[in-house]
Amino acid sequence: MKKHLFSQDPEIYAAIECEVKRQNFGLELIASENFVSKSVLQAQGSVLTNKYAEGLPGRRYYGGCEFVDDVEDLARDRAKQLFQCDWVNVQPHSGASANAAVYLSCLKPGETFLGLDLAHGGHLTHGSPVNFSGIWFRATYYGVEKDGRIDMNRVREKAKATAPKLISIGASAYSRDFDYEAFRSIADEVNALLWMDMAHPAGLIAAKVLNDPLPHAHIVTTTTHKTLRGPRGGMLLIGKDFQNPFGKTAPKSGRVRNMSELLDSAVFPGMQGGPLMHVIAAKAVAFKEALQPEFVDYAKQVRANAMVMAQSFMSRGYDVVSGGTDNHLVLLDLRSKNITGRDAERALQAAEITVNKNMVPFDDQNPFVTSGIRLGTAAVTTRGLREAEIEDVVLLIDRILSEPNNESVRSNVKSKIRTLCETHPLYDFVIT
Ligand code: DSN
Repeated sequence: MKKHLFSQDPEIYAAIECEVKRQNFGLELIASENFVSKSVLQAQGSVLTNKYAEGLPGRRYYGGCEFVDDVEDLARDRAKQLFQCDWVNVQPHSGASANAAVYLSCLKPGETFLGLDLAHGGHLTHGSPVNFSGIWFRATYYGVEKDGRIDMNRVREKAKATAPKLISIGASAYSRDFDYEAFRSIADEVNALLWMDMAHPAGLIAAKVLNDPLPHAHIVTTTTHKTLRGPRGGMLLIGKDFQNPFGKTAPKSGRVRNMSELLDSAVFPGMQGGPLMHVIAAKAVAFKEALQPEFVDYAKQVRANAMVMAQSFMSRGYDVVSGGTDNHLVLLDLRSKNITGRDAERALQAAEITVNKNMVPFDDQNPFVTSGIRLGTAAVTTRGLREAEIEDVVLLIDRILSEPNNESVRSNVKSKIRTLCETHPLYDFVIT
């Protein structure tokens, strides 16, 4: 029991140590990643992992839940305060699980919903044909226009033509803010429920740096690990609770259940078994951090850094999809630079800069090759980079992409990235 991981399982310890080094000394520009605090890591690494707690606080199927009840109550209260909403469920293991609970509550197999096309920046769980959401339901899509932006008139036309029961907003590669009011008016026109998956911008929404979907969307889902800077996980939220429109009733009383009750039971027992109480504790810690005034400063800096990044790329002749960004994300269309997303990702990785290849709207390459790369500023902002350093980073990326096979350029850039990371230290431990 007393043994340290280092001596008990040296292989796993070594892999963790290598990953700590990779995170410490490489530049993390994957838009969906971030670096959590030591407190978040400690909560997630705690003995709470041992506890089964199916059910909700005060209504569990197991004994011994008094302390994990406190943890989950704190997580829920803090999330409600952070997003100023009536109801949350902090149990989804991931954003995909949270989204699955929405489908389970709102649609029957074969029913129609409308979401942003994956090829135009949408998410796998918003109706991709290879995901359960596209396999079990009739997925229809809206897209972006040639300018890289969503046109609400086109969304309205699509909604009228397809008569969806559910409309989703949210994306994994869309750098513009959403007009939630316009989406809601379309949803009301076609009698659909409106669902926002705010996984990417959740931290910026919490900090009020972006428009708030909660007053407009019937249901909101998120991950907790991207701009929100918590542990990997998911969450469901409702701004103002309401009676479910499907007339689903409570078994004994016959009372029409609220939407929150449908979603609670869709998570458990509908989708999941025992919640991960150690992750819920880590979520609670992250929510407390996000409630501090410093988090607002952080979110503003994430956005300012992304804007400078987009501008710097454009001034170097790069094609930034939509001509800029409103959030933490920059999508580069590399077709005019004669390099594919795959080759760009590989060349940058060799210089310790981590990005992901990404489809761009109207792409002519397949998803394994792609014409673009997606970059984000959430992680580098956590480690303290500001506008001036972001401009330096863009210069270094440009040097690599201009000469992807030049070894001397690569080693020069790599050493500059190492210096930049050393002057913005991250983790000073291997395990907490
Ligand atoms: N795969 C995540 C992303 O990178 O955006 C979304 O789930």
